[in-house]
Amino acid sequence: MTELPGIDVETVELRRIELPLVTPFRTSAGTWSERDVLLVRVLGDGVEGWGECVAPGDPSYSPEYTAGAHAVARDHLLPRLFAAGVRHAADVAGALEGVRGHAMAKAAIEAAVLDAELRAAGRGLAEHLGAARDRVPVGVAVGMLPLDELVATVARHLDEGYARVKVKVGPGWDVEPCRRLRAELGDGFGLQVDANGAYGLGDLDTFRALDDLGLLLIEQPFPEHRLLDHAELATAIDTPVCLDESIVDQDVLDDVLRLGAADVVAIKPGRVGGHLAGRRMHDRCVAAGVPLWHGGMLETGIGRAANLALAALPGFTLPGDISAADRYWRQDIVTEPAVLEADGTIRVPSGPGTGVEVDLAVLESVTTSVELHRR
Ligand code: NPG
Repeated sequence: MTELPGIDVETVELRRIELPLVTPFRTSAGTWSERDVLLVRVLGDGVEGWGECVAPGDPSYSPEYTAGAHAVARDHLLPRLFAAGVRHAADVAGALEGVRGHAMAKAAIEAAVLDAELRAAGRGLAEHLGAARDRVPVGVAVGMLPLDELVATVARHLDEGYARVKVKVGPGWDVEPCRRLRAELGDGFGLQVDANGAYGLGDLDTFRALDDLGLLLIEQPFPEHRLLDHAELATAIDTPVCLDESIVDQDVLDDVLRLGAADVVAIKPGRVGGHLAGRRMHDRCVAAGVPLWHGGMLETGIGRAANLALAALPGFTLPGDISAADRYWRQDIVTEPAVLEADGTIRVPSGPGTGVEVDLAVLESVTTSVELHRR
């Protein structure tokens, strides 16, 4: 990554929007019917940049949630950003490190500064991060649904051209839905499951039964702090074990790699504090020979564009949870929402910054609050 000239951060807007999902999304951690999203807009030197905070509306999935992220950004993060006189996205994490945790709120601020800084320099995010391609293979995540509806939904997504499907599982809802999918739709498609930490080592029989179904991987079988249990599971079953929620920063990633607690790693920039940290962790996994894929948190077009840029790095060899906008939204808030190509890929936006433009008319129509903070 080359150095950028930087920008004078004059104003930061914190904006909340409420966007209804096309269909409710049910996981073992909760059900979402709409996204209450915090957006960060940085203005300075005649340009603006946008960042999206991925924190969900309630704290059932992660300790961070939208209203909490909003409060910490307003009361603790922005005052530190202004006091430090930050001009570069690369300096945001350091300026905010006096606040513990709150990776998702910090990541959104960094993303907005990075977008603005890149736009000021006329440079694209994908190229800046070291992207190796201009399209990325993508998958789709399907929430828990009644069996017939699950099979029909997965069949529809395969017809649409998605490169793989991920289904949510939890105790009592695991082997049967996967067997049914294989029985009705065959074993010619990539299928992976996501447990969102709902199991324990006592559930080995369930994982052994899943071993027969040719899954690409099982994501986050145990709670996030159970690294040793994941290492034990990884040696006990054939299905690759993937860690997602556990991978919160570089130190934990190092421990995971040393312990052999994951065969595959999922990166979500929001969870690890930003796309710049995500890029460093990508490099670390590549050096360790561990494959990656890019997670998703039901992002709007703003967050999705930035995710596509990171997912274009060479270590992201498995399809990511970065589906087309119409999988989530009736109307996205960017002028050119992500579309699925016939070959199961999505084009990485080119152009300065994230490469997408916010549709201000749509944005206004879904905005629930706006605050301006000046240096
Ligand atoms: O396509 O963006 C997507 C959704 C992928 O399943 C997905 N995300 O547990 O990883 C997850 C889950 C999630 C969504 C988590 C929203 C938190 C919020």
